[in-house]
Amino acid sequence: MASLTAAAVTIPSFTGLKAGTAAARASSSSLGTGSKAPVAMAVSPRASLKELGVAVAATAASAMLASNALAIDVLLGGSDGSLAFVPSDFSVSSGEKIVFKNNAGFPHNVVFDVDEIPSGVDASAISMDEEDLLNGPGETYTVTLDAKGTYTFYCSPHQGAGMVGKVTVN
Ligand SMILES: [Cu+2]
Repeated sequence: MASLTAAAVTIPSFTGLKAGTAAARASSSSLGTGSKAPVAMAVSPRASLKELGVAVAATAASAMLASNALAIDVLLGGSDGSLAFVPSDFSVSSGEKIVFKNNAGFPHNVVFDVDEIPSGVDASAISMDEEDLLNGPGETYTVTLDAKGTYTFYCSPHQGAGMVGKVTVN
């Protein structure tokens, strides 16, 4: 009886440990942190799980940054009928794509204010022509801003109605 009890105690704790390691391996490989995981594994199952948690959190954070770095969408005209950029005040990273998309109340356009952009930036190079308009639903205008600072822009047909926006490039 004594040996049976010992076996009953030993096996669960051993398999539990193995299961933890296997789970750590599985999650590390599925998340592509393979380069960090083997180092963590060498320490101890407990420590590796802890470090893996940090690695996974870091991976998730960098994945979010990476997806943010791809593009930000700004709607031209609110779905509630408002003549506005949605969002009208936002931040992007230098070099991030800003995609202005016709949503409602068009025609719209996107013109950067010559006097309210970082010095040295050519407003005409980043703006649509004042007379150029996005007429159809879903039409887009994409711009990438490299110089850090604050830029103000407007929609020339609706500037008087308050269709203005501000973007900060970090
Ligand atoms: Cu407009």
